[in-house]
Amino acid sequence: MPINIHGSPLSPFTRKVTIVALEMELDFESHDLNPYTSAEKLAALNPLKRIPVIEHDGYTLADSSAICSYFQSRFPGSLSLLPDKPEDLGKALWIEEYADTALFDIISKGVFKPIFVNPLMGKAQDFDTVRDTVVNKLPEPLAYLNGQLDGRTWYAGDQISIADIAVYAQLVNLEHAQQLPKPEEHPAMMAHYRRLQCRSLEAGLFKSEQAYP
Ligand SMILES: N[C@@H](CCC(=O)N[C@@H](CS)C(=O)NCC(=O)O)C(=O)O
Repeated sequence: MPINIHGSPLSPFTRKVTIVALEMELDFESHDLNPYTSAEKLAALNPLKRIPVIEHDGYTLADSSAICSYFQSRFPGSLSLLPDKPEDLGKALWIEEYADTALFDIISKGVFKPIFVNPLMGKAQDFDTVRDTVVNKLPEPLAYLNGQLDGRTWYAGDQISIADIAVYAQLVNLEHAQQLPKPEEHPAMMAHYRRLQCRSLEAGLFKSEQAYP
């Protein structure tokens, strides 16, 4: 029985869940559900009216972090994205939370909505807000994430974890909006971003997002 993932390709939380499903080699199908144009359908699946939501075997679950935990617990033989060592596990969950809140809030309000959501709502794109965000608001969280790598390949432990996927999933929207920082501005973080993007599953997903109308 495949997992049905309801979401939208340009939603960072849908992307996070989809990458986790791909990395874990889970059997899943993606279903387009735009929160801005399908609010009623979404409300029936999630009282918070947010994507992603999954349906699996008669079970419905919202929230990307809850969904990723469900995948890890439900499919124990698949790739583990939660480090074993307690300190690494704590760090992975902290970086995931930081990406899902601090990074999401700034990129969503200051870059994604002004460029991609405004036209859906009949409003003009707002490049002044984008410029202000990129110059004044984004550098602080990006510098923090750059420092958190501290010479390591992955944010937590010695293999890819939920932390790496959560950060990458947010930054991709900066690339779609052509607002990624230059590699020399946050070198460790940008090298980490490209490392994730070069993985074949992530590269394929990115290409499919670029083709999204
Ligand atoms: N904590 C939630 C956040 C989900 C979320 O904010 N999704 C956005 C799309 S990326 C959404 O549905 N927004 C609809 C709205 O703001 O009305 C998660 O991790 O899944």
